[in-house]
Amino acid sequence: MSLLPILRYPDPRLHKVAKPVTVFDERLKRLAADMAETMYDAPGVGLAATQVDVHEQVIVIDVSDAHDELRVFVNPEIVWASDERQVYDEGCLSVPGIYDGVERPARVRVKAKDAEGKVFELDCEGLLAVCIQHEMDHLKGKVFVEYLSPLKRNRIKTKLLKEEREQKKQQTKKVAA
Ligand code: K2U
Ligand code: ZN
Repeated sequence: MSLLPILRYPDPRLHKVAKPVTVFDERLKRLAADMAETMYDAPGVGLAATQVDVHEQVIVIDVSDAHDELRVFVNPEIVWASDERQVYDEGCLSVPGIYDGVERPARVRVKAKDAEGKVFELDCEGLLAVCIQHEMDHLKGKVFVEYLSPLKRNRIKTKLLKEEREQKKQQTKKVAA
């Protein structure tokens, strides 16, 4: 298995819309395994294929305390959402160091396929409900900062672009040394 590079906001590739998976083969299983390894290494509790520059509808999630309950969602769709909503302080592996409140339905029912192509439905609440909605946004090319005010979003964009420039400068110095 391999660690995959995670795209950082405001990379335009984060806004590509993922295509449905049509072939359930070893390549898909390898992608899910590499995404899971990348998620656990980050560390995170979810990761969408969009974040690793693969524009197919694949999500991995593990919200268990022991990090031993990996779930793979292929071509996921929300088939029911509660009227009740909750605000959660979200973060994102593509927007490092930024956390802010996002309001979403508190409970959702998700229909998806597993890596073998078997259809399943899952009732989600709590962190799992937040995470699956956050990841499914990624598959639609949406990053959670888009729920924030333009002022906050622009400040985040400026901060991350500055950090990226600094990192590139440091890397250049290392190579030159
Ligand atoms: O999409 C991602 O970058 C993965 C997120 C998933 C997530 C976002 C918001 C709320 C819950 C999960 C990362 O796991 S962010 C890191 C994190 C870790 C534990 C709990 C919340 C966020
Ligand atoms: Zn994210």
